[in-house]
Amino acid sequence: MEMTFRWFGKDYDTVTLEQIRQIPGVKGVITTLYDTMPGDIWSRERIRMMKEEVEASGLHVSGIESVNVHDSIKIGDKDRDRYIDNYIETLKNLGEEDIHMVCYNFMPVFDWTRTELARLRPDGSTVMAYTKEAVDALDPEKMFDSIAGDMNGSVMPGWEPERMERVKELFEMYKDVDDDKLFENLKYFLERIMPVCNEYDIKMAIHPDDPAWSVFGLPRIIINKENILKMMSMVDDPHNGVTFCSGSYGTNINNDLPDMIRSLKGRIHFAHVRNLKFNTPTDFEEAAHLSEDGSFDMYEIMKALYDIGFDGPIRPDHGRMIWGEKAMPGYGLYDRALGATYLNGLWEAIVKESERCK
Ligand SMILES: [Mn+2]
Repeated sequence: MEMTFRWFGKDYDTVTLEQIRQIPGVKGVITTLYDTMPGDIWSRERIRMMKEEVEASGLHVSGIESVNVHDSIKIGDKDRDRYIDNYIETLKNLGEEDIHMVCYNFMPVFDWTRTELARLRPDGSTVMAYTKEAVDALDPEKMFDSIAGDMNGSVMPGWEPERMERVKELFEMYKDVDDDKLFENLKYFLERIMPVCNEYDIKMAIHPDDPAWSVFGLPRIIINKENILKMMSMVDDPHNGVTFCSGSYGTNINNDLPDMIRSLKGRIHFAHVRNLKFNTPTDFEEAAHLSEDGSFDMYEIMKALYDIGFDGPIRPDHGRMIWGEKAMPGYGLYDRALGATYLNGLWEAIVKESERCK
């Protein structure tokens, strides 16, 4: 595996490339062109400039998170082929610039959902949290308002103001899309992009839906082992793979994370590894990465990744806000750096122990 760190670009991130470079063991960043809209073609020039900026700081681009998929493609409306053509062009340009891993998601309307962006924990840190009852009682438009007030001045991926303005319209557009239809539209998209992925060896890594169940009556499909294996066999090409995100699949306590990892051997192209602490089965908060701070056994997750021969980029995921830092919720420097170091420590121990036992 290669330890990496997500970076939103210098105009959007409070964390600098110089800071990332000083985190032990981190040599790659996962980045994006944050000012592009879903459906835009990413030009080779912009991609090259992004790469050069990262490389000038002594790091390299390990992959893209994300190239977002236009709603027309998810809905399967009359404009989808045009937007898929644009997507293919972007993939080709990334391939020409020697970038070979692309994370994306297929979630309708909301990229991810939390009910609190700064829940106070007993140690004074704050974390993002989710209470199912609060979402069930809430109007989706109000969700946008409550999230918008608490972003520390940042624009969060999936919660861009342009989308908030269109939320009613988006719900209307998805009204005839159920789980089966969404699966079909995903299959159509993947079948069209696989040739360019094969030509340029681009590994597509779908991010799971977060939380891993339906919110506001919208369809959600990338939520459990059964569905993800269905997706893998539906387009049975090694370039059709997944981002294994422990914090997203883990929102459903019935998902056995190490077992899911083992079932996806050869198809995990990117990993987000973080911990959650469940207070009840429907109320969770994002914990420190350390096993004892949350509900997951992080050793077992890393061991499963090791056992399947995972060799892609991995990154710490949402961190707590600690030490007075002001940053995009989940994306401060300090707690994610602690997370990277902890995951590297687990990995070193697993590798050495395994070699000793040979
Ligand atoms: Mn994730």
